[in-house]
Amino acid sequence: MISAAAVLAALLVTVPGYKPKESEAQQTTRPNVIFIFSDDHAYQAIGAYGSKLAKTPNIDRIAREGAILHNNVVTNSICGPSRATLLTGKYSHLNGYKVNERKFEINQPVFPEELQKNGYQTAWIGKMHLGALPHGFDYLNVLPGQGQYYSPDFVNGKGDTTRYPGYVTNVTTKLSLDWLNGRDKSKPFFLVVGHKATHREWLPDIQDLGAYDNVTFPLPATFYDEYENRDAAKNQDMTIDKTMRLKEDLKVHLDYDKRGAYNRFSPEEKKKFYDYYENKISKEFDEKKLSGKALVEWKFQRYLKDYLATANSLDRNIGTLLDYLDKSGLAKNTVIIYASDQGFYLGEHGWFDKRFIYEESLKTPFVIRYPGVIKPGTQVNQLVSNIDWAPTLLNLTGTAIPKDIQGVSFLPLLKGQKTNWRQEAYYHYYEYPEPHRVAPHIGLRSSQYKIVRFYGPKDYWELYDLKKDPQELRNLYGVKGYEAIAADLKNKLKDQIRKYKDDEALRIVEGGE
Ligand code: SGN
Ligand code: CA
Repeated sequence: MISAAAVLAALLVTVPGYKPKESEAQQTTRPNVIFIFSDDHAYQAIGAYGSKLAKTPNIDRIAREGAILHNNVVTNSICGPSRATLLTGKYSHLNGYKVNERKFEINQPVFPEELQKNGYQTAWIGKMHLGALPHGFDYLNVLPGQGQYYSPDFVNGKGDTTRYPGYVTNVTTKLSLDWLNGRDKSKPFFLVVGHKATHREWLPDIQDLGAYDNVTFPLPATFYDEYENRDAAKNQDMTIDKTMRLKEDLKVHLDYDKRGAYNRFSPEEKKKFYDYYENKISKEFDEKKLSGKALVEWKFQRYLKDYLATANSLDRNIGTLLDYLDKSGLAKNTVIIYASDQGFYLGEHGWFDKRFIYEESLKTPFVIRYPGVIKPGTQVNQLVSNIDWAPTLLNLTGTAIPKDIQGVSFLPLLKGQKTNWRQEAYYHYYEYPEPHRVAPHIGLRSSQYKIVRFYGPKDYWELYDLKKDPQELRNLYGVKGYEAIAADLKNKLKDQIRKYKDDEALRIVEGGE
């Protein structure tokens, strides 16, 4: 029987700023939460999101038994900034983490601290990529920086480094299971399982080498995009054709003695790797003597084969965690989430990497299972943002949501309830020029349109009608007949900028109109 007090407490905790007294909090049901957070895993590479070729049975299972978000956008499509937004529920300009490879400002509020106050044990294991160890975690064991695929080092909360033999995705899962087994079982827990996969340079686990060799991937319709009327897209340095490296990325005639990723194999791992990439793939490459379109299409095929083979281990390890939850009896009262830090291009527009506001990098996968609360097969189409992740996690654990968090809990959407939801999502990307020469930009996505203002090295507007042109090839800004739509979207963009307090963006958008 749920008491009336518990129902009242559960209702009250959704009120921003409301803080339950410990006695009330105790009375609410407090599920455990496991947040599996991967790196650069594109929704186009997931069965549940429609991929016919990628094998992701375990991610698909979470979606089937819970909810799938079809329009989960990020605020700034890059690793560190996305992770800083997860922890703070705020845009980059407020949490200070605008570009990659900087240090997270640890003296700012992060939502796991709220969980701790509400009696949760908290842990982050695996890839974190914040340049500093944030507060709010009882246990940390994370990869330094980008981490390594083989024989990865892990740094614990005290700063001690340990090197583990084997493949990073398996090691991360093993360390997570060890933590789960050893945790204080009298408390609910929040655990982030951070995966390095599927980050560049896409090194698969030994058992997955060649997993997709019998598949020929169709070229995306936009593969040979020439970026007409899109100067920023023309200016980038992230094409499979010119930027992707045969050696380091596609492993053709690798230098196995070079320090870094490729000198960390055990002798057996090295032999298997060498047999596959040197004796098979590099040999095939030499024999084919490719050039022009044949060469770029060969690179595309090899890219997708390595990328999806790397994701095989990610999905299998998610399966290991799901099995553990089933066997330990934890499944019933544990929320399990799978998400990536941003989307990724799998050959669309001829690209790999992310950064641009265009769909494949803007939208990130997010699936969630919460037995008894989220109905199996729930589809969420509203524009959810990664600023909403922190408040949602607080909400579903019965923890008060601090007032300064910019996102909103989407628990009502997960429950299929009618609610007044955002109509537009605001975006701001900063990093330039390294490493992929994507000009900074500010933008707004609505259900039908997208407006973008590039600034810095490129200074102009773009406008897309996503209904008529879902591939975003026709820039309609300045095109006759679209003046009113552009003006309306600009106003909405300014409203959002004011709402989210991005003063720098307001100056840029108001200048040079
Ligand atoms: C590295 C990669 C880039 C990638 C960034 C950011 N180069 O610099 O291709 O865009 O990380 O990625 S690599 O040769 O070192 O792989 S992110 O996931 O951290 O945002
Ligand atoms: Ca990333």
